[in-house]
Amino acid sequence: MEDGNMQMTPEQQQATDLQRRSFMKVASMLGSAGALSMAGAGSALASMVTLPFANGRRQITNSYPQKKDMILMRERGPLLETPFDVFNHGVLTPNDRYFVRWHYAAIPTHVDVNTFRLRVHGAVSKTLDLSLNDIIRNHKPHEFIAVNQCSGNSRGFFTPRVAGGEWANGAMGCSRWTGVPLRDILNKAGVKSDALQIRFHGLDKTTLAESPRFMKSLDVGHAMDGEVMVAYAMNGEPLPLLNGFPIRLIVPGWYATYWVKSLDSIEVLTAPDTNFWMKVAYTIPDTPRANITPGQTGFKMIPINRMVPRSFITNLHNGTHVRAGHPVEVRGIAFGGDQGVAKVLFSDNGGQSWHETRLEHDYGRYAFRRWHTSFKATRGAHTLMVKCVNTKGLAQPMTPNWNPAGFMRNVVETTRVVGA
Ligand SMILES: Nc1nc2c(c(=O)[nH]1)N[C@H]1C(S)=C(S)[C@@H](COP(=O)(O)O)O[C@H]1N2
Ligand SMILES: [Mo]
Repeated sequence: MEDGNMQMTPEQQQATDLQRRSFMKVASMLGSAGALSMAGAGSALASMVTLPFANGRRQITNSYPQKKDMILMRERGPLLETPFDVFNHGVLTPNDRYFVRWHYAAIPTHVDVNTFRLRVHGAVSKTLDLSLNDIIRNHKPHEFIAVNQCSGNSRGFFTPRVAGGEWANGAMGCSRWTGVPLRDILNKAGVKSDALQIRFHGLDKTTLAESPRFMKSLDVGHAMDGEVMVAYAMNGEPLPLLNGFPIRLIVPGWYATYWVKSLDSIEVLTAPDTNFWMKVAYTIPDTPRANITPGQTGFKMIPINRMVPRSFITNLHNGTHVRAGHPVEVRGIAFGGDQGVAKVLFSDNGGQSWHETRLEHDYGRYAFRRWHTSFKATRGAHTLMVKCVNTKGLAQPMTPNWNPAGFMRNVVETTRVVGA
């Protein structure tokens, strides 16, 4: 849309204002670049938390720019987990509590918004070098709320244990994303008819020369579906540097590995991408729920893709004491994976019987959905369970899946409380 003389509808005016504000905010980040240096994460006075699995002791850190009170899993490249109680406060995860995951230590520590360019190249009619001004001001803003979840979220609970970052359940977050449909950008460049996949990478570099650069690809049809987006705002603010400032890819319904941060290259490929991060890393057994038994062989590996439903109680924890003889309020969040939430079921007797919970406002099929219910506590132990069924009819399983990379955990969660 042009800023201009023509009469604008209130909607167009709103969109233009949003673009102007977004660009001003993104541009103003330049001034604060000095404040974004990566401090060391250690601090003698740090508080500690213990996640509920072996080796679960972690520091709470405040040492990262634009972040506060995060669970520190690795200092460089940073792995910061969202403390779970954050999810009890609403559908949107605040930017300063949003989890962080980088593979390599050589991450962007500041970005010059005036010289930054996004290159669109490969099998296109015209190579583009887009400035932030081109991206934000010359396209109609597109917005939706979506969950970004690491493939290895909850890996720390895998039994037998597997190699890789031992996250509890906080390697996920839900935000309102504003940006430009990837399709609009690709159409400007003109995708050639023999294109097969679109490959993305960001400003981060490998630490060792021989390491493979972090790159991810989507099939052309998926990349052009009008939903996949190049986002420049998260909850109405510029993206935090650690979450991909100034722009990142949003692939709603798909695992976070595809949500390439600090995106600076979009490359149209005419052959399937066989780079390490597509062909070796982030692959799953091509079996139901990516589930195998330890030691099993003879299955095909495929790139990880769509998310599956999950749900969590957020206001009660293992060991919480509840009042016996009274109705106990239970609330939490659910998401359908690549679909909306159809229902969330609750059990206060370890899964023997279930009842439907009340779903709260629907923020869209890719968003967290809040739910609440209650149960009458008696004296003694109660095994609470919560199960999401998505709009495709897919339900969370009662037994955990297992695979050697620790991906796609979505078993029905259990919370043990005590009536007293
Ligand atoms: N450029 C770049 N993008 C990346 C990664 C990365 O290492 N480099 N990691 C991916 C993975 S595996 C995850 S889980 C998400 C994490 O997104 P967040 O740090 O904003 O939470 O970023 C994805 N995008
Ligand atoms: Mo990830």
